[in-house]
Amino acid sequence: MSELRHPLDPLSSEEQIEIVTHAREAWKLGDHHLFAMVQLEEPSKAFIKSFKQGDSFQRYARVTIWDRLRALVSEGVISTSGEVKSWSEIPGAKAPVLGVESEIAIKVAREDAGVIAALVKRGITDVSTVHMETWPIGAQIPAHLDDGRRLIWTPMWHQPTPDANFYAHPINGLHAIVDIDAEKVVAIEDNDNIPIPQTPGPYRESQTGATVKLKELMIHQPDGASFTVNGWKIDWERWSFRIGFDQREGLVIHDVRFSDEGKERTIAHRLSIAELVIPYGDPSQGAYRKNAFDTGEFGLGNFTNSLTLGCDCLGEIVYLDASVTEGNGNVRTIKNAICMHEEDFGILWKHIDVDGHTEVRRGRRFVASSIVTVNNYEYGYFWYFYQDGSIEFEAKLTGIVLTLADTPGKSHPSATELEPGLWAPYHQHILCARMDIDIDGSDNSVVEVESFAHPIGEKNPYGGAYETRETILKSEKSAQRLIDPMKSRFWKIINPNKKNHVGQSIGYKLIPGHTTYPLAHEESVLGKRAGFMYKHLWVTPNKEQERYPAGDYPFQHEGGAGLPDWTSADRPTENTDVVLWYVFGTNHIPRTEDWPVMPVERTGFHLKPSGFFRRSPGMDVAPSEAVETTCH
Ligand SMILES: [Cu+2]
Repeated sequence: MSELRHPLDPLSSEEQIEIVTHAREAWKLGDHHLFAMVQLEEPSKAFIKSFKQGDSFQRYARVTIWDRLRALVSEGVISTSGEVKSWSEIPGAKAPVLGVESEIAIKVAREDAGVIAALVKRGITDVSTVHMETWPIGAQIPAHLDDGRRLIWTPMWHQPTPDANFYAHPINGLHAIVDIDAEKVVAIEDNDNIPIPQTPGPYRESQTGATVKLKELMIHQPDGASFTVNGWKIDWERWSFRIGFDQREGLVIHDVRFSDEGKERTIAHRLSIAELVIPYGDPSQGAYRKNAFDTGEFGLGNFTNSLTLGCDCLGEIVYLDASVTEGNGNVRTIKNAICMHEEDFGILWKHIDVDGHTEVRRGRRFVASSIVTVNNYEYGYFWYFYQDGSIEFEAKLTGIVLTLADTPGKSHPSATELEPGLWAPYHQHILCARMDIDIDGSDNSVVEVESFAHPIGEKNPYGGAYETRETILKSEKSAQRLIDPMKSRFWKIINPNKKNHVGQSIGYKLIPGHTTYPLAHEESVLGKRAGFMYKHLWVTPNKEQERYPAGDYPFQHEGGAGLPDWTSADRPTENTDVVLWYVFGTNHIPRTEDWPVMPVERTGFHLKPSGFFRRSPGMDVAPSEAVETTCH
């Protein structure tokens, strides 16, 4: 092991190749066994805490195998040298859709006589001009196919020319249902004869002209970037943390620390987005099943973009590559998967004294980001670190809205008409962050803070007084909470064992940003499958095996797994190692201006120090050089 190697480093391509080879040998895998997921089996927190750079260590992977013949998921943990730690079958579980399976499903759907005939009926004689996507069917399965088999559902669009935006031309009401393991179309849903909308949706430069130009803007750092990258460890300003990458979750942040007046203090052990689900709110045939769990049913990391300097990222950039194992065991490396850079972020603070003396500091932030493309949508995951000790997560949503066809001008209450006959169904994007926060140590509590006013009277003589009320969320059930802007509600993760200079528990506050609440009924099929959506905050005692809020295997799962299941035990969550699950997102009522490619929409949250530092860490930031003088 190289000196720089760390137990939390993502599995390299070389390691994944070793894992695949050893797994095949150890578990006697044949061609009918697909590698559904190869993830770093992260060492325990205790191991990480005692680890010193240079210590030798074994590297383990958690390998999920889909046996196509037995329709069975198995999970094993194996080292890069072939030592098997565990191997077990998970009856009833189904693996996420794999790329190789999507290819099979599209091939058989394209060759199916029933599909071809249905396309001819719509005037399409060349099946190669049809774009098909492979969507998980969810748990809304036609009764005659609901026998546990593994199914993919294929929405279709027409692409009249090779560079046309096919989302402008949905083939409405036609879907093939493919039994992936049997490699055949087992049903065709052909229940609409709405004409294919014909207005194109051009967005390529060659099609739009894209003539609006501004003068060049250069981000110039003549002395280089202010951060150092050592393997996967980043040091920037007073922050240090590690970048991680997971095939299921994509970008991960580990071991976040801040150097407070020379003393390194821990803030978080692991931060990730553990699920992303998109409930569609249109009952029409083409939309009601589109409730993909992009993390759990697809493996979000698989879809990570290779980023381009000057386009995706601007300035002094450092990129990290990531590798994923595909279903057939091939290891694919994604160049420039993670982008890291600094951004100017306006003023950090400013004050002009009565004597005219001015102090102002420009703020800068460090950004670690990656972008995925899952079918029509792009999701950017951006983690920001600020000079005032705060952290922000922002999801950037862009790409193309899903489309369906309906009669031009018709009342279609759950969709927006973008062009005559082209409709974009209402939907939500719901994300769930899994945050193993460690405020100066692992034993933490979570406190809800609300602002309130006493009635006008003795405690509130002028009517303008208000106070805050703090409630410790002592157990899992009491810790299932919703946002409440009317009460300025937020949550504070405190270390009840460490007091600050004024005797208060040190902490960080979780501040909700723009968000939404699910519209799907809780007892609906999707509501049960994504039960985690119905609370904005969940707190659980930290268990390494509790990783995904909708359970380990949401594909065709009928629901109830994950957070709703674990928390039914109502385990204590006070002064212990806790995990916060923060659910947030956006309710997307498409606009005509979201077409043909949607400008970035944002949703996220902040983690801000609250009683953690004695004073603002921003005070120590030096003034920047002004164009003509120093900035003060
Ligand atoms: Cu959307």
